[in-house]
Amino acid sequence: MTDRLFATHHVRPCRPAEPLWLFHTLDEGGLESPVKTFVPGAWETMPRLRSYRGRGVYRQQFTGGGNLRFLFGGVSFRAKVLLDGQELCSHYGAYTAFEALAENLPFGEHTLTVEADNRFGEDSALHIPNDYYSYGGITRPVMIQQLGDAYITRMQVTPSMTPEGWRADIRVWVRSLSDAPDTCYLRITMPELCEQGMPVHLQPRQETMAHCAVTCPDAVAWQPLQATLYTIEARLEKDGVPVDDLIDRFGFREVKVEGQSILLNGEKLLLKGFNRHEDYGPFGCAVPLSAMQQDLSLMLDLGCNCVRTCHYPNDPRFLDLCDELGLLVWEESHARGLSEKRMRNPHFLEQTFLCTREMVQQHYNHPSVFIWGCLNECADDTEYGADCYRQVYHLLRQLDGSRPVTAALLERAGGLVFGDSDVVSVNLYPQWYYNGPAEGQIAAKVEEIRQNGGAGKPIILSEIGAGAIYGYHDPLGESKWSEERQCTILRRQIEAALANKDLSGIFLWQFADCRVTEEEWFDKRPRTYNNKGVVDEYRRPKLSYMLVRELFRR
Ligand code: ADA
Repeated sequence: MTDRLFATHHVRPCRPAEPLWLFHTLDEGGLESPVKTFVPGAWETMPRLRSYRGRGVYRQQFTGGGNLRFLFGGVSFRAKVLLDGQELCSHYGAYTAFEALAENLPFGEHTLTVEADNRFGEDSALHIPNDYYSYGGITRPVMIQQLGDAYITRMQVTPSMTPEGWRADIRVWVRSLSDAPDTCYLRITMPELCEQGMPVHLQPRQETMAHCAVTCPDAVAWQPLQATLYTIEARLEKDGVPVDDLIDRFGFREVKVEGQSILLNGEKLLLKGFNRHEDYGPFGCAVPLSAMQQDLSLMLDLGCNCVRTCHYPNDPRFLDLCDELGLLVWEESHARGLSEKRMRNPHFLEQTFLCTREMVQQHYNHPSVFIWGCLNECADDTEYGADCYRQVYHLLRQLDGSRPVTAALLERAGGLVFGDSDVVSVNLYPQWYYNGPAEGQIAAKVEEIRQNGGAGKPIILSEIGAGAIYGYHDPLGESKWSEERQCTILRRQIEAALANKDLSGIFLWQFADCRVTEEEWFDKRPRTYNNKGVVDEYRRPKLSYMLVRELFRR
């Protein structure tokens, strides 16, 4: 299972890890004896482990040697990687990739072991019992790469429009694995557009950044629902011989905030989309590529132009698909509903910064990502919480000056950070959690935002929605949880939101029903699912599917 939808290397030898791993558990409620299991996968797909919270150990043998890089797309949610019993690295957080490096390995047979751990605890500030499920296992693809004495760690392409046409600012980071200084040549090729090159002076065991800028007057812009993608290849050469490379895709498009508008290539956006959890009934969070694709086909059929990756960074293959289809993405770093007490967890800032940094660095080149989000519904109404928001906004802007930043804030009075983001976003559930007409509640919220620092900024309704249990009908449409009642509420909410000229758009909560944790949530959510999807966890449409389709396509 490769980790992207295109080849990321022609020079660097690279292959997916074998899909079958030997697996056993370490904690109570686990398996009695080891089994073979398929990776990527969440262990909850094994009937015996449906609700297992503990450690799981994956093991496989491979033949190789030299400098090896094991690239893990995502391990949920703590990982420890060992090679022949020696620890190579550890990582926290299910939703971002990380590498484990083994240097100068003697050629032969070796054992790779990964311990995944999805137990909640004080050392975990972001994965907590929540309104979605923190699964366990190696849940995204694993790649094994052969490295030489230096390798390209990452590349960032920043497009911008200039009077001469599109320009691309290109940054490439090269890491030396050698104890001696060296000079290599870096060749950058964008087929059909340009080729550039420069020497790179490498310091022993350090990372060096190379930079260049090119103007591409013939480039075609990436537009919503009309995507044009370009390939960029960075190749490292030594004495004219290619020794490493990194290939990525990007698009020429520019996002700007002007007054109350969000502009993409100068055109004002009106966002119509869904919040989507990475969760699909039988597969948990390890959603297969074909199922991701089906979700996106449904969203396009529904008339969406955007999706929000609530509440964490998504599998890059999902972003690759969005890049291809021209679907705009609000991607956010991991956090949902953290009180001030939880934000005071001594690991909170460090874990938030790590996830935020990894998200931006790993997903920077996706043209579909038009905005960065963070800290969904955390404590924005206390001084301490507001300071955390400001720190994360600051980090996002440091890492990427080319996209606006925002956060989906909880519907409550007293928000202190409306003035700190580029776009103000708020979650509202009129007629579901609160009575009263949707128009009035939306207008009152817009006014409150304006009065409290958000005047003159674009505003997004980042969540709006109502629940229904698939197949539960009430012909009179009165009972909550019936498909009819969900339709009644959604119609009022969507019509009110789309009629409000102060809004830049809406993300409905939510696309598909998702599993929630049993700890702390089973009594709040029928079936231990968040049932506000317009399709259920198997993607069976509820009545609301056709309603949203009609309203979004109007
Ligand atoms: C929130 C939250 C979501 C979900 C939703 C709901 O606003 O951001 O994760 O919990 O409400 O269903 O109530």
